[in-house]
Amino acid sequence: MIIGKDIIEQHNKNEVENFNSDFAYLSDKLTKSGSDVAEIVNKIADFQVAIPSWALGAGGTRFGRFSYGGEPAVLEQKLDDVGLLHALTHSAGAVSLHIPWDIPSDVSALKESAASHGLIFDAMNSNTFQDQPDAKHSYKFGSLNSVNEDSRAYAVEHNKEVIRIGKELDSKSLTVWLADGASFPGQLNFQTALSNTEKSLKEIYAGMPEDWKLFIEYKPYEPNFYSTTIQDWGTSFMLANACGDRAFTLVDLGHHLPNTNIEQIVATLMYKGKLGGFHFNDSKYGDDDLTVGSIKPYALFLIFNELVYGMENNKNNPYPAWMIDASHNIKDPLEDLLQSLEAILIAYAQALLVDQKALKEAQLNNDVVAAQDILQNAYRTDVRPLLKAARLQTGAALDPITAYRSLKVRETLISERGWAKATGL
Ligand code: PSV
Ligand code: MN
Repeated sequence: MIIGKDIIEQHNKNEVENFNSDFAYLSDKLTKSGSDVAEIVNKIADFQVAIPSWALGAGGTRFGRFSYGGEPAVLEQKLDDVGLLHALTHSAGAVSLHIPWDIPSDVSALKESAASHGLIFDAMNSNTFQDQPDAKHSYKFGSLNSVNEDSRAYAVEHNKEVIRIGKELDSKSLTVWLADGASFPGQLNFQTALSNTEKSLKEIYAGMPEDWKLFIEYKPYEPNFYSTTIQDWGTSFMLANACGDRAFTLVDLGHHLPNTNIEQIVATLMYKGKLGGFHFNDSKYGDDDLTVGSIKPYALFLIFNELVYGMENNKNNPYPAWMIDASHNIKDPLEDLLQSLEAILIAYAQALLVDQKALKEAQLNNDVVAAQDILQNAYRTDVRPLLKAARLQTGAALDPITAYRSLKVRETLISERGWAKATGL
């Protein structure tokens, strides 16, 4: 299924009147308070978030998985799904592949298909947390941290293979997330595990082309429940520094213990020029992989406030690679991703409204009340007309979920693909 611009234009006609009056009201209000509305709308229109190939089908838990009709069965169909999201929103202009789930059989056909949807290939993801059916060595007791030299070398070689595939697709970065750790005390020597991991990452880093970046994720627990070798941002940061200038920490919102001050982590990493990538999701308890903004939208706003500040002030930090890393157990995956994209852009737009000059002044005067008011004024602004303005400007749908439903996207995908199961998480 392909959604052409003309279909979207037609669909927007029903909503444009309401949009015009909402936008006029907000734009007038913001202009009076000193915001450059056109600039904000352009920034929202430019913001692109990569969709991971593994989020397009129904996810599952260790207790079960409930299939969803019309799921993409092959890589080409995954790209088509991202193409649909991009057509509806114009903010999902990239896809992130996971190897070996997404090994392309015909690279040039795949590149052509991506280009036809207006997509680029963002960070490539390696997988050393599962043994494949033809595996020569096991990752059961670790991969890059392994005490078993064969498993370690095998995992390094796998990452180099992912780089080779990514190069063909014009990707420019590799994300490494490790399940490596220990389930029980005494199982691992922490120092040996860390030093093996550092050695392996350095080998992978050395195998990257000059214009590539390495993103290192961290996570405090799961699947190992006693210790994770790269447990926190500090460990990731230390490893990125050991690798070199093109290695960075990647923050995944779900990879923190409850109540961690993630916005402060963001600020610290950007200050040091080491925030390379970002995975969006939301959670109540742990790595729940819920729809972005569904549980803690204010925390997301505070994080974006630091991201916006960092993008403005930390020129030593590269522009971060944005990706949604969520799982869809009961919602239609595409609708869930549309909701996530909306939540990301809402938080971004609200952060763009923060009066940075006034905030700095309040901070210099230790005016705590004013500082809170400045942040909350921005957070409590209904910025949705700004998102709609950006979408109208780029030929996307004013209301993507309404368009998705009235264009009967899921029904069409089911009739085209049937009940085939997606591969991935
Ligand atoms: C596991 O926690 C995880 O969600 C990581 O964040 C990776 O980015 C993703 O899976 C895919 O491997
Ligand atoms: Mn992640």
